[in-house]
Amino acid sequence: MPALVHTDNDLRHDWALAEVQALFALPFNDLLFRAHSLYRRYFDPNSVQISTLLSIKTGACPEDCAYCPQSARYHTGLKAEKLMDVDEVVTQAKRAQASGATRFCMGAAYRSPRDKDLDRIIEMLKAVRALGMETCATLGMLTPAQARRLADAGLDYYNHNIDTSEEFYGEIISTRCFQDRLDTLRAVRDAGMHVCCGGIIGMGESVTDRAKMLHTLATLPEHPESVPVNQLVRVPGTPLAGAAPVDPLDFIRVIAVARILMPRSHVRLSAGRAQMSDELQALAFFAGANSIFYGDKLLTTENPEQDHDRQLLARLGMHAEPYADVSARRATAEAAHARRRAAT
Ligand code: SAM
Ligand code: DTB
Ligand code: SF4
Repeated sequence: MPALVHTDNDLRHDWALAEVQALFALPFNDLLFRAHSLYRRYFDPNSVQISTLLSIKTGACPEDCAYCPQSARYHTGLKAEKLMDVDEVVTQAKRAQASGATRFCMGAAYRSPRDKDLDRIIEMLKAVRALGMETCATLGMLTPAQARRLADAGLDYYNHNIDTSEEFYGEIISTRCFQDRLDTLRAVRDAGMHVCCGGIIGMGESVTDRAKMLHTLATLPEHPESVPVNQLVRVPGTPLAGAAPVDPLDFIRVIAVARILMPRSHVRLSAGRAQMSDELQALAFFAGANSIFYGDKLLTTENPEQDHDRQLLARLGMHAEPYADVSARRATAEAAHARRRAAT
């Protein structure tokens, strides 16, 4: 392994895979010290960005993602549901906002949305945005024209995960390829939206696969603003139901390496919190995680109860990211979007 390169320039897009692997190989305390020190340079370490998820179209998905309870191919007992009405989505968004969420993330079990579906989804995101919340959607693959429609309607974030390394991808999903994901990410970025992109730990991938996944994210022309690190939720009926549990310390390493590689991004301690102890979550926050999903449900699986999360944050002396940060982020994004539109 080469020695770690020390640089004053924290924000890099030229990471070598060997450097990422060397970070994973560091003694745990050295890695955490480095991640946490860097974290404090860019963020208030006691502030956490809070998003709430809603499944706006559930199940019956034609893709075969081996982790996913929403694939039509697996028998998980999930009831498929059509695209929700706008009013119902707004009701749920208001509830999330009243509980303290500043971003509302709408997820749909599509391979890719039809233009007709986007009409209603655009109504939803406009209505949620009018509440003052940031908006995020995860709808599968997008064409550049669809990405532009969503951006023009004011969608703040698009979530599209690469999930794992390019090499391991084929073991998990056969109905699309890694490059398809990168193409959509490119369309989202070109349209001027913030990118939310991360992956899943615990699918049987090696440490090298984890390093490669983070290397792919950290060497994109712009780092994703939001990097969700999901721990696999092992859903009975999916091919990965019996996957071996992740060593909790190895999970923390992923958070810490993500924090070092992408120091200005929000790293989300994403799915899998319901299966984690409070102490493990505290360690993840120390390692640099500064975003969570809040609310009793993720898309279809359970999340910690809100009261429990409230108490956990209080015990840690942590607080929800203030709306002022949201407004500042949106103002910067809107200015960039206006410049892009003027240039095309
Ligand atoms: N269908 C769209 C897509 O796949 O892009 C959007 C919804 S999909 C459910 C969003 C993400 O949820 C996936 O990319 C995956 O990273 C995550 N996910 C799904 N099932 C999961 C599970 N059982 N455990 C952890 N993360 C999961
Ligand atoms: C992400 O990275 N994780 C979220 C969100 N983006 C869409 C989804 C987690 C889903 C966990 C399984 C479920 O609840 O269905
Ligand atoms: Fe469909 Fe998304 Fe689930 Fe894959 S992860 S099966 S694309 S809903």
